[in-house]
Amino acid sequence: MTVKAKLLKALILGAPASGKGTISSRIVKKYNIEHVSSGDKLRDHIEKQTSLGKEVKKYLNEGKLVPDQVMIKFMINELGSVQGKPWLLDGFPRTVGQAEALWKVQPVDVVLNLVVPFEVIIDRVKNRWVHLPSGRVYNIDFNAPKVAGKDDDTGEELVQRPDDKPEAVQKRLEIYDSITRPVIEFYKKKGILKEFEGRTSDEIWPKVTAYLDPIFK
Ligand code: G5P
Ligand code: MG
Repeated sequence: MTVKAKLLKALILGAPASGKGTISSRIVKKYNIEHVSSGDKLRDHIEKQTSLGKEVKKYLNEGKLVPDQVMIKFMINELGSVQGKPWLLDGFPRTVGQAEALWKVQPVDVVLNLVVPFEVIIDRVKNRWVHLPSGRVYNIDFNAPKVAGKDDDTGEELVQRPDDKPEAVQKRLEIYDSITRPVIEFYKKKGILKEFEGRTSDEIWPKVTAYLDPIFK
């Protein structure tokens, strides 16, 4: 493995439910790197009812973004705990302010952007089930759990996300279009953005490995 791969700092971008979690879990398994998902971490705080969890719950449930000053401090602190390891960041940054703040402390090496049509996304979220403690994600149509309603590894309960209700999904897609799209431009200008288009994660995955294999060989 090259020195760059050993300390690779990568981002995965994409609209809500475009498959960031799904593709990330495959990347993490194949290349043995750390997955840092802002959404999973926030949901964990909400579940544990920490003070941060109480502060952010309303934003997540309504499909709105948590304010930058909260997110930047939280995620930069979280990245401190994966220092010295290669990592893949999922869900952060989502505003240009967050991208600029991250760039100052941790300039990233590669940015993967998943491009999936909105009509495909709206269809998917209806059937999404998650295991909150691990962030493992299932879909009744695509990767159903072995036992309905139970996590494959732990047998614990799966839940549906409050922000997967149709009105919250609509809000998330609107916010993505107006606020998060400019983040793509930010990384395009840095010359480190790579786009992967497809209607399914199985269609996107071979394109991702074709891109990452040379980096990790
Ligand atoms: P999150 O958690 O970052 P989103 O909205 O960006 O949430 P999400 O919903 O987690 O992204 P994803 O990870 O891109 O989606 O997609 P996924 O979970 O892998 O796949 C979606 C579903 O489709 C799953 O059921 C999966 O099994 C299925 N699937 C995947 N591929 C296929 C396929 O090929 N076919 C089919 N049929 N199904 C498939 O952020 C949540 C909230 O946290 C806050 C915000 O409130 C945000 O709304 N937040 C932040 N706020 C401010 N700044 C930040 N940086 C923030 N980060 C989080
Ligand atoms: Mg996700």
